[in-house]
Amino acid sequence: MKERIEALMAEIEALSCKNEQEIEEARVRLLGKKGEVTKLFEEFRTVAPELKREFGQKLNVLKNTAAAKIEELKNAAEEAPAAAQAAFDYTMPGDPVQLGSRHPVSIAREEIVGIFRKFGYDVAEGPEVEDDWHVFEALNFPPEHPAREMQDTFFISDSDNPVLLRTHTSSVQVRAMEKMPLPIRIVCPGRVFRNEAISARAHCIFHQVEGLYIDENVTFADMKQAILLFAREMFGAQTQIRMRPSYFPFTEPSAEVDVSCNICGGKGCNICKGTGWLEIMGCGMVDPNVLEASGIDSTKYSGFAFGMGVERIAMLKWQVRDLRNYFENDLRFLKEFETSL
Ligand code: 2U9
Repeated sequence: MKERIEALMAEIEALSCKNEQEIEEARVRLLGKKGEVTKLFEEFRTVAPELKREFGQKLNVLKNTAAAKIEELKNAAEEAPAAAQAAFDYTMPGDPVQLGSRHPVSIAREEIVGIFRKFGYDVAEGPEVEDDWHVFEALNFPPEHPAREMQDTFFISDSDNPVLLRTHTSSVQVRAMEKMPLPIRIVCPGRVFRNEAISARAHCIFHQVEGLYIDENVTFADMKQAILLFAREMFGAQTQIRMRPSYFPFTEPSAEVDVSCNICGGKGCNICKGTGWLEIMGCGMVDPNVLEASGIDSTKYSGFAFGMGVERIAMLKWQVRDLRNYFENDLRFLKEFETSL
């Protein structure tokens, strides 16, 4: 036992470690539950009584030396980073940092919003987590109305007054109607959520820009002109629009808006599937029920509203065929938009 104590003492005195991990390994090897020093203490029980005093002292010195050495190594390791920093050569060239770029959905959203701002619209935003009133009830979707099934909703709570993720940014316009003075002229960009299967043409999260204009004597003709001017700013001065009758609970009458295909100039190609037209948005005159629900006198005021999907507008503008590209953040895709910064 004497030789083993002496050999271990020599080993401890010569101990050197490069980092904190090595120090911890040395501590476990010497002083851990199954460590060398601990083992010697166990063997000490079998030592003859007349030798116990001598070996007991030696073992205590060994244990204290090991603990002190580990402490000394730890203190040295803590000071090491400062020493390493002092040796760092700041004149070395740095690693190149890749510059990011605007996401195509952001570019499209900013362009859409920018056009309407130029027309005098304000920008309004609101919460993504909403209640039933602002997403459905105030927009003329009564309970059990089949129109609610048009939009599969993510519910967060299941109570009588459920909390849900907004399926459209129309809830922002409802909040504006409740608190803003008239006339109102706003665009509402934002993220919306629908419980839909993900495919090349649909995603459960996407972005909308919706617009609302309420004043006295606002007509369908005003809406048509605003949308035509928007389409020409967005897709080029030669762009034509057409409107097809449609249905939304919150507008009456309602329409779908198509623009002449900017690829073939309306002649028919594979982008417009030979029709010469591309659907860009929906619109309509705000239903009197919707005005009244937010406390606006529908005999005095009228208004128009429109809504578009930003991903869809960006797909049409840049001929992106698969919506999923927008969400995967593949640099080969994103880099194509770098010049649009
Ligand atoms: C209020 C009153 C009326 C907003 C409107 C549309 C027509 C529409 C869709 C286009 C593609 C949504 O992203 S999409 O799936 N939107 O067709 N949205 S009118 O009407 C409103 C909004 C708020 C108070």
